[in-house]
Amino acid sequence: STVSVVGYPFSGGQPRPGVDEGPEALVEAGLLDQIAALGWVVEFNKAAIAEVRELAMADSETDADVGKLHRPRAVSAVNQRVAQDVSDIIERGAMPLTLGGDHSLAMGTVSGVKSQYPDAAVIWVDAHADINTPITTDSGNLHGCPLSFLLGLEGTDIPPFNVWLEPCLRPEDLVYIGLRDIDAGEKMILKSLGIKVFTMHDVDKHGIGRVMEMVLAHVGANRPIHLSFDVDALDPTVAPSTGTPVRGGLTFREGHYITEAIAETGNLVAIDIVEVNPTLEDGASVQQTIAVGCSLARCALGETLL
Ligand code: DIR
Ligand code: MN
Ligand code: MN
Ligand code: MN
Repeated sequence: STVSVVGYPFSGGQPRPGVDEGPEALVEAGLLDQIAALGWVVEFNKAAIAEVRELAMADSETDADVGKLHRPRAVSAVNQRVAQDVSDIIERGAMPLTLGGDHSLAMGTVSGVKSQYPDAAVIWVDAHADINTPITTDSGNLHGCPLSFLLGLEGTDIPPFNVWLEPCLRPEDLVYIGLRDIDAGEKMILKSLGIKVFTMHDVDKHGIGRVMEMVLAHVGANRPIHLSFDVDALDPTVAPSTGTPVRGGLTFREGHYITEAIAETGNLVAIDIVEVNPTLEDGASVQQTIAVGCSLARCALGETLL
């Protein structure tokens, strides 16, 4: 079977430059060959890198805030493209592996997956809940908001997003792992919608093995799974080069165990690896973070399973 790797060099969902260099860094580290060595046919859409840079630039002069939201036009334009790419890849029978770029890209990846698999579940691995609405957001950074748009929460039915983005996710489709930095408004949303959350406290309490049993029980058997992995879910000692590190995160093995347990289901249909920023921290930290991004992708694609 085929993995279609698409890199989106996009940083407009958050303020720190450099996360747009993530995709090329992962590819230059040998990710494509590593995946091919596992027996997958690997496609790589190299043109997407330059095209998305241009798309993100197009609005940069005139991309005034909409309410509190920063760079709404760039985020919308890039994600409209991402949604189409991901949908097309699945339609041709391949598995999309999206390399970010910041986590606002999941507006596009989840939209694309849901257009092909309306019943897909999303497993969101992150330090953060990324479910702020245009009303609740303090930062105005759209990488903290993709899930509210996908769920169609209050305040998200706004241009330019509503031209293409349909609410496509139900609260019961979503499960989180690794949360430890949740805004007050986000806590209210998570509680009122009854969304399944496994925080770091739950990982400590039950262990990652039991947590993954509960995650997969919530998802249910034979449902397509989209894994959206923000590397800041990992402890900063494991993945230091990321824009919003939060201490007390997943160990190297806990992070990889999550990908392995999902790979083992045979139901994985799409993977995002986001928020690798190769311009933050020292050279050794950058190499370590890129290497962990590659190994998470490989483990999701079966590397460590017998
Ligand atoms: C915060 C941080 N909740 C926000 N979010 C981050 O800006 O909405 N997401 N860092 O990855
Ligand atoms: Mn995130
Ligand atoms: Mn995060
Ligand atoms: Mn701001």
